[in-house]
Amino acid sequence: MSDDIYRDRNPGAGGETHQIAEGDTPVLTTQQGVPVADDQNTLRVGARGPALLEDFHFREKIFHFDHERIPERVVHARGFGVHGYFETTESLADLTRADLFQRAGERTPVFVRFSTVAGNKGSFDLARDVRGFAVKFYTKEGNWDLVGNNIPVFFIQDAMKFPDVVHAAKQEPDRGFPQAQTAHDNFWDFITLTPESMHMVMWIMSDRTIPRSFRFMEGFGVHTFRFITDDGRSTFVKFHWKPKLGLQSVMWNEAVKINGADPDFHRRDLWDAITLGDPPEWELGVQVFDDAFADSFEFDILDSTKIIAEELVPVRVVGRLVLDRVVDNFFAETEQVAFCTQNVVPGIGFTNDPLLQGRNFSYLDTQLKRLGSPNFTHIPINQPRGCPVMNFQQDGHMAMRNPSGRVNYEPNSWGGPRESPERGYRHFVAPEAGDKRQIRSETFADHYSQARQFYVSQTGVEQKHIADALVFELSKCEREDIRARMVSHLRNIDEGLAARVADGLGLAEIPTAAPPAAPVIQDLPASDPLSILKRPPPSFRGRKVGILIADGSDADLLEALVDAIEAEGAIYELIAPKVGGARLSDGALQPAQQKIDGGPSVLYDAVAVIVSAEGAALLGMDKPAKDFVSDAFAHCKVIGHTEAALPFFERAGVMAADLDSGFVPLSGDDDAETFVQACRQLRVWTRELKTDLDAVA
Ligand code: HDE
Repeated sequence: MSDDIYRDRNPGAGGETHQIAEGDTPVLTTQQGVPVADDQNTLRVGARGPALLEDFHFREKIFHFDHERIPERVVHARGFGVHGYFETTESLADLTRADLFQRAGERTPVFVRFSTVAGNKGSFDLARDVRGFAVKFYTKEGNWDLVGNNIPVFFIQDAMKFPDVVHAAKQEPDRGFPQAQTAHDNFWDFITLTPESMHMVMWIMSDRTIPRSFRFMEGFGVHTFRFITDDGRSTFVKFHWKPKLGLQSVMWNEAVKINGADPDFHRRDLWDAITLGDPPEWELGVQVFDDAFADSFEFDILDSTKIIAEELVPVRVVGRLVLDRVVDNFFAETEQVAFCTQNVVPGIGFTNDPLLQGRNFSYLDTQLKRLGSPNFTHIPINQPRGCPVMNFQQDGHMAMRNPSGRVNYEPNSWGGPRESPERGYRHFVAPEAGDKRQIRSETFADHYSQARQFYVSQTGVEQKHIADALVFELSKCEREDIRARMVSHLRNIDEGLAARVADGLGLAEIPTAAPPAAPVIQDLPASDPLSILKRPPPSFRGRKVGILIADGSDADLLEALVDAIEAEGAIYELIAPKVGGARLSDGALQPAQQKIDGGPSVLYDAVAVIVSAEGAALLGMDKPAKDFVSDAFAHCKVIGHTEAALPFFERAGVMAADLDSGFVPLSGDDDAETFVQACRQLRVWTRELKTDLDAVA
């Protein structure tokens, strides 16, 4: 049988049913530009014979495929990047010579990559984890990378311990699991032997580590940096990103389910917000302070396990970040972007924070491993924009920027770029003296006071979630001594919390408190900005409603609901027994975005169940539909519903006695507005006390 005969008889095997270039259609080529005649079959001897080495197209194609992967990041492997701009809203010319902060109204392009820390690249978005918040500013005087997190403190004080904390958090080395979670012995073993992590532990056990999406979380530069003026004056600065939509997190039981229903929940959320035309926005705030404040502060400003409360040094808003463009290619941009803390611009400088100093080594080093060449700055996403790059560095793997001409050294008699003491980056002139030794400053010794401050700053609901998270994670530790050791630290933070966790773990007795290295300050004042719930968002804007419909759903009600949701600046998705849609009361077929099995209520901020009696009877048989309601109830969501939905709710285990203020009856147009108003509270927290054994106990 000849090749031609085979193709003709086998659609998809290169025959006429396959796309073959015609007219203006571009022709497929090899990497060398040679047009390809057959991309379906390898060159072989006879129809059933061996393949030939001579088939250069096949070999090149497979060779390239074999080398598609680059090493994933050793931490922050799972990330999602988008483009946008930073707009200076207030000139900081009095504090820094950084060009991007000189002129109010000026915009600087940025690329931002959000990430989780511990999970591998293919892990799920809603792991309980810190989120990376890394911003590359393409300024007119070079790239500035503010490589931050969504939590303002860190686990450790000295970069020397970074490999240890990361090893302990990631999969255990013998078994290669668990993936993307700290709920295992090794993590808690390390943590409980490292009291400096206690403040961070409070943050990671709070709802901050299960954010509703990247759009609803803060970002922090963590370290104290320096602003430097033209004449060499310096002030200290800490950077804060504040989301315009407010802060919001999910519940833990919800996070666990979201990871199954949509492992890409956070990236999809950001993608959708941008592509649907609602670009998220943050304010950039700075806390600026001088040596006098640093000297009077109870803690060391070089210690990354400490914050400076906003009540002590207010956050001054100086700009806004708008993320309005998704990437064209995930690999080229999100994967290949290389952040380096050492990427600073004139006017921004480092302090002696030992964590920051270690990071300055690590980031450059890791990019060489990951991107394979010192020329990673030639990759478009890493190239400075709006300013020239001119130096005599040359060659190396994959060099893309190759100067012409004879000179490649400086000084020279030919010409070319020269250093400029006036325009160039000048390091802050800091007097330094001391013995050369491996030592930690005594001023870093207090590990519990701010952990306590964080805890007492939370609402009761948030404190319960911290206790629940600790109980959950420690219950996954096999070694009881590790569980007890954690409780011994909690006793230095809050006795009530320690007792609650000990009880939740079923510990036989409360262990003695761990001896603190420095006395614990008991009365640091509560600080509202540390809480999520004390600062509710102004509206339901940017959130998403899941509307469950079935055959017979009221068409007018649906329209009123959609209008009210859109008027609030929120979005919605329709969920139905079949994705093709449901036939509404007016006879029209209304397509859905989700089949009920794929659209559980955990994917939405609030839900509306607008079913007829006929629809209610049908859904009452369906487990995913019943989960839709019982989960929305247990997750304290606002639930709009028709009268006819109530029998279905009962079949889902939500009884008449459960109908609290979060249930909004929907019958006419006005009710749609009432529903949206109710949605603004986001959660009906009082309900949690009824649906959670730990709360009841
Ligand atoms: Fe990182 N960190 N880190 N880190 N980090 C990396 O760099 C490191 C730390 C942060 O989206 C790595 O390109 C050390 C604090 C983010 O591409 C690596 C120490 C904060 C990202 C590295 C820290 C961060 C990273 C891995 C202790 C918050 C993702 C891949 C001294 C302020 C950036 C890479 C992206 C990534 C080292 C601690 C934030 C290995 C040694 C504190 C957001 O270089």
